[in-house]
Amino acid sequence: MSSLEYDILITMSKNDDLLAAARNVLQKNDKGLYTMPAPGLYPHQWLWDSCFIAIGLRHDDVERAKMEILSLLRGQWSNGMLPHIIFSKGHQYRRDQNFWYSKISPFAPDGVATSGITQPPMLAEAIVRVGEKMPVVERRSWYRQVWPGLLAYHQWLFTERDPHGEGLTLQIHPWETGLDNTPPWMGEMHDHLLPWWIRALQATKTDTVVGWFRRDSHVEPRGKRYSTIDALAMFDAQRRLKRKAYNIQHILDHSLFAIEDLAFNSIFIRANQHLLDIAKSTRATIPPDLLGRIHLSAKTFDELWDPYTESYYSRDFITHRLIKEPSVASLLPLYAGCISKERAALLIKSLENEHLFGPPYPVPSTPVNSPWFQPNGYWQGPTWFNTNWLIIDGLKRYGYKHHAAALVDGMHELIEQGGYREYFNPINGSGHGAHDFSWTAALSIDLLQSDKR
Ligand code: 2M8
Repeated sequence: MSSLEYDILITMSKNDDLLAAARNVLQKNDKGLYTMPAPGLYPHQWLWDSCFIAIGLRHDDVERAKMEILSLLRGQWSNGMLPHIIFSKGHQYRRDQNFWYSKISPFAPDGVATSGITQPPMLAEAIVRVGEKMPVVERRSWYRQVWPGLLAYHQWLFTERDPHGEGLTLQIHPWETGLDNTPPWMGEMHDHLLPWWIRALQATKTDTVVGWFRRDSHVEPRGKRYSTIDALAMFDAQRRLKRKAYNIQHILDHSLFAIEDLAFNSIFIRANQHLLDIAKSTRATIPPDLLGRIHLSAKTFDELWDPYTESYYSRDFITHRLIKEPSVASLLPLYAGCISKERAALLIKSLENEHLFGPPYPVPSTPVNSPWFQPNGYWQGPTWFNTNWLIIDGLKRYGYKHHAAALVDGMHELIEQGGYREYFNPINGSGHGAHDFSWTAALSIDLLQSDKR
């Protein structure tokens, strides 16, 4: 056997081991109808987690992948919103359910307890990826089955979250971005939005005492995920939404957060493309006003570009001020797919730069030269599999196959060394956060299986 053949064999058996371990994680986290993100810390169903999980599950069990998506739709509100969490049933989860108390809204479904906000709209992508695994006729009936829910969700995003019909959707809580403590949102929060009582805790340093009671402290040392001040501020913002019964008009009257988030809108642009493709393949009609909105959103997206720093940013919904704080979202316009090749090339330069998004391991959640950067700091530095998966997909569509392959290799290295952790240190590759994290496992399966083609 030549040394090349030997290398290939070793890689194949390594990949088989990684695949077996990833499948094992998904089986362990399988709660029947859906897969929880991780044991202990995340026992419920999360919206974008389940979408990424379905993308992995489709390789081994299409029916189970379909179920992962259909179980998201059981939580859909009658106004079309897909909530970011659907709570597990059971007495032990009462506290979590009551924290949101979705019943307070007339739109919440009966018999299913959910949160009152949404998460990045990955549903259309998951539907299409699962559909890819079916013969055409079956795929069309799958599309028809999920169409009403998908269409209602996009319509809700366009109406409720773009109330002025400007083309971008707004988000009302950092959790809606999925990138919880990402610098652009935390910067806004610290500069303008901290309530007086949290500022008082901060000034008197009593936040340390409050921190002792944090539930996430068994996963990482206290304050390593996010600071107690940030956690309190997020809970406070959530309580304000609940007080307004999740009614968007009331929320926007005195909104704390109203940001047109770059990551969310990049994903939405791509999701709308999938919506159009699904409609085409099933000959479904898209209401003309929605079609107009879809075209407008790709145009308005351009307003998020800042020619001086040559980067895209989130912006304030009211003032339209760009929030010029870079994060991994800066690269997600590649995934959106609506930007010019010239702009894509500029973004890719930052991916090649070791001081920005090109440290030794794949793309960090905050550029390395940012004052916010902490290599183990939750969404303020670590490498996450889902955002890397989105970037890889964008790179491939813009023709940067080698860049995409390098990221895939780096991600394989991370799981070989650290297992299926929630996130990884982009400088030394160490694994952090929850163990047996479902989307890390699912997206590894997807990358390992797609490699074979
Ligand atoms: C994290 O978010 C939740 C709140 O939704 C949390 O901090 O408890 C984020 O990483 C989010 O993107 C993810 O969907 C969720 C579950 O994995 O955890």
